[in-house]
Amino acid sequence: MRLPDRLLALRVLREEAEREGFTRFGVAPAGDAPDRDRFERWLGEGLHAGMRYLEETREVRRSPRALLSGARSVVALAAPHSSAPHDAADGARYARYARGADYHGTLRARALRLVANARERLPGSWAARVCVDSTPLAERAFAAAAGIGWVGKNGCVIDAVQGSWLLLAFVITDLDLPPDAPGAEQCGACVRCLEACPTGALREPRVLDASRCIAYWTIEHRGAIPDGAKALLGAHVFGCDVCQEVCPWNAPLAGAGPPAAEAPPPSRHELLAMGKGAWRRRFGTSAVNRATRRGLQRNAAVAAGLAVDRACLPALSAAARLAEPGLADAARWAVGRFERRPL
Ligand code: B12
Ligand code: SF4
Ligand code: SF4
Repeated sequence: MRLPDRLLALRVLREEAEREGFTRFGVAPAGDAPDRDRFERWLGEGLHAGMRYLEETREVRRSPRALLSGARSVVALAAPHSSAPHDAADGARYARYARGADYHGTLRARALRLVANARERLPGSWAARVCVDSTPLAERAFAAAAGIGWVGKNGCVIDAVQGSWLLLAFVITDLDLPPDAPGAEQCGACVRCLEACPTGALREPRVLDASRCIAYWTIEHRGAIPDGAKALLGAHVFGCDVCQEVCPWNAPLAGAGPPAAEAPPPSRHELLAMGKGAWRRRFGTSAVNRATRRGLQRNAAVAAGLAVDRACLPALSAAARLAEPGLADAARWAVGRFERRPL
């Protein structure tokens, strides 16, 4: 069967993307990942810390054609998330993107609807695959190549109008769509993110050492956090936005994005006391669920220890006796800090 005309296909996909609320749309050719050498160097230096899945999927990540045979175009889509701080009453810090429903589900559903609606308008046999985060696609590199924005020195894709409070979704397709020009770099001489990162994780522009990144320890790492890394966490219990908070491209957006119709997230003490049912109700459909209940309680224990938050002492003493290695280790460590600091 004939493939649809490429300009018509582009127009239809763009219109359907808009209809689904994506605020940025761009197309890159589905050739080799534009950053493959950088990525290989990054892995080679062990900067991925314990994220073994990045090593295991490195071959697939080299090209979208490994994800969809005959792929010719990568459609990059972006949607803003709330830019309002998402902190608990006691100052426990959560990444802003964690507010509301998990973007993996919501953006995926929107991108799948986009494809389904486009199919009705574009007859012919064409293939498409939707990717949101968990597929081994070099998302930031393709977003930049598709002109969505540029890769800032903090590693995030920045759009000159919408800043970096953006989440990305992709449609890989065998449609031959006209590509956009790549996004031009606009960081200039600014180095605010490199200076502001509280742990020195941005070892040079666009090169992140995950073993120093708070987002890595609080979201991705399973089990005990080594003592040397615990001190890096500060008040953060889920993810970290510091290198985006200081970015001048985000300054005009303070508080913008989808409305924040949600109760403040749980404090350290509330997290430590949270049972399975309460966790499911609060975080069952949230991006926070990725860190797991025990993982977030481990982070809360570390944050309580660092803040010497004595309200958490009974919960920490109980957690220290649990057969949950990461949490018990963090709880014992926190209690030890209280003991070294008499009232
Ligand atoms: C693993 C991962 C992490 C890891 C490692 C992050 C990292 N910097 O590598 C951890 C857990 C630390 C993490 C943290 C965060 N993540 Co994350 N993460 C991913 C994931 C799954 C893979 C990223 C990856 O391959 N990293 C390896 C590094 C080496 O590659 P990279 O980040 O893509 O960077 C490459 C490009 O920047 C490229 N590059 C650099 N300069 C240039 C210039 C040009 C011209 C080109 C073409 C390419 C290029 O070279 C780099 C090396 O290959 C992606 C989704 C995906 N499938 O890609 C989401 C993703 C990158 N994460 C995302 C988010 C939101 C975050 C956080 C902001 C969450 C938070 N608030 O805590 C932080 C930001 C930390 C930071 N400063 O990077 C978003 C980013 C959206 C955006 N606007 O950029 C993504 C795209 C998920 C999504 N679908 O929206 N993340
Ligand atoms: S997310 Fe936080 S710890 Fe990681 S690089 Fe950015 S500022 Fe540093
Ligand atoms: S803070 Fe400055 S250097 Fe860092 S990403 Fe933003 S503009 Fe670029």
